[in-house]
Amino acid sequence: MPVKKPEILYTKLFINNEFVEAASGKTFAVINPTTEEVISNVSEAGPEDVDQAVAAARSAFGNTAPWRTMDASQRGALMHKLCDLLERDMDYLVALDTLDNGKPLCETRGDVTYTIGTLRYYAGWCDKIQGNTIPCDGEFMCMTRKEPVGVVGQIIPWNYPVMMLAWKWGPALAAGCTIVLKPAELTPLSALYVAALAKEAGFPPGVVNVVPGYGTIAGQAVSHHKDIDKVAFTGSTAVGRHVMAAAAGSNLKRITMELGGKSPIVVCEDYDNLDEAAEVCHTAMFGNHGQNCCAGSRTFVQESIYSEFVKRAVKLAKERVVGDPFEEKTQQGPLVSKVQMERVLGYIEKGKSEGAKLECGGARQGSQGYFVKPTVFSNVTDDMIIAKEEIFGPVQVILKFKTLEEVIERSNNTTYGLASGILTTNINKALTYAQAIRAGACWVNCYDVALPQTPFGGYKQSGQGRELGEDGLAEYLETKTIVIKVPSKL
Ligand code: TXE
Repeated sequence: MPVKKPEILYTKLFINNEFVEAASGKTFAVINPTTEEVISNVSEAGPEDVDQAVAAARSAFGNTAPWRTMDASQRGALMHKLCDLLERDMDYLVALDTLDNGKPLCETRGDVTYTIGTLRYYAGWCDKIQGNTIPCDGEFMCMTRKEPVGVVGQIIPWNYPVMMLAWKWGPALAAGCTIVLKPAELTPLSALYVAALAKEAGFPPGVVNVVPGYGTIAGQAVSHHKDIDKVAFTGSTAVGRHVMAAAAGSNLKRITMELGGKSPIVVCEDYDNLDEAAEVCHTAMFGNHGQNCCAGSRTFVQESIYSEFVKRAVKLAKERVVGDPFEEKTQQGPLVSKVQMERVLGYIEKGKSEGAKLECGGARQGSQGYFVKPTVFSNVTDDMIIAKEEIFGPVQVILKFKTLEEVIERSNNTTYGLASGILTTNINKALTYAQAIRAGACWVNCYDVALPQTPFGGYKQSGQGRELGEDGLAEYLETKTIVIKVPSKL
């Protein structure tokens, strides 16, 4: 049963397995985007607190520390224990992210399920991280060890609060790293709760630390920190640039980054079910209110089926149930913040003024809460801002194309390269597109199927490195080469 008003249990920084006030004593308000009221005030981490968290993580990474000396299988057991606790408290966590982010229960249930799936997937990796023996030249034996990269800083966004934590913690913990996580200032509550569960599960002090705070203060303290070995960031491309520069300018820490996107989803005229195609594209765009880095935010439809497709897309958008995210029937709650709502409304105005045809929506819904009506634009051309920039809201942009060659070129004509999709019953078209697209994922006859086992990340300015799957684990490992002189070659 959903918990309607989850009690807020943790509002302080989590450092070395304790909840502590910020050194400055400062707090910041966390706002409920549905009511615009303050949910609670949370301790605001500053550089001094980040230093303390890093020191705790460094100490937990010490050669004789329990985390480093425990069997790898035991690390996996701890991760499974954490998952058991997440399962126990699932309804509470679902409610917490719904309260904090505004996403409806159907979305948060998916997020928490995915969170557990991701952590269990990586729990299974712990005792299967193996090096090689290498037949090298000369009278030497060579072996490699895969070792944890060390203390990792993780900066996550607000669009999937608990799920982004799992994408970051899963591979880091499996690899044996220790963590300083900075959740988004808009949605810090679930990360603090999961930190408490990690303590209950039995993770040694300092292995996970959570420092809520602002990007320009706590986030920068992480990215510039000289004793952090790697930073993993998910957020905007603009901030990604700062994080990369900070990594370069401080201690050349390793980086992985998952940034913005403007992903194409292509509907070919041969696809045999237009209703289904419209639904796939609708969910690809409107899922999570469009606040999704891999949202199918450029819908390319072949000329001969364009007008029929638009009719269906508009019908689906109009039918979308917008309202209280705690209502079971709700499909779309408020956007996460006033700033985000205004940003999205600004893009809608640009679409109108640039001459795209507004088919439905196009405005705020109501006057309390950050609700934006599901919006569809047709007759969009590639040069329009709404076809080029990431809107990150419930706005579908439908473009027309004639040939596969043309749509490949137009799909690739972007600085982003996170994801893509194509709907066609023709295997040759599907494979031609999948091979030609410059993006980290291509979904054929489906969209946004990002699973714990499948690598996820961007080409071009959509990111660096990969998350999830074995590739995601590799980002948290160093390879050590050990060469041993042998008496003779055999
Ligand atoms: O992101 P920010 P915002 C995109 C999306 C959205 C836009 C702005 O287009 O409209 O970004 O969202 C931390 N050093 N995405 O402003 O600022 C910040 O505290 C270190 C795509 O919310 O990038 C938060 O924890 N950290 C995206 C995190 O970065 C800094 C998800 C993300 O916030 C920092 C979110 C700094 N200087 C937004 N400044 C995706 N790829 O899924 C901020 N942060």
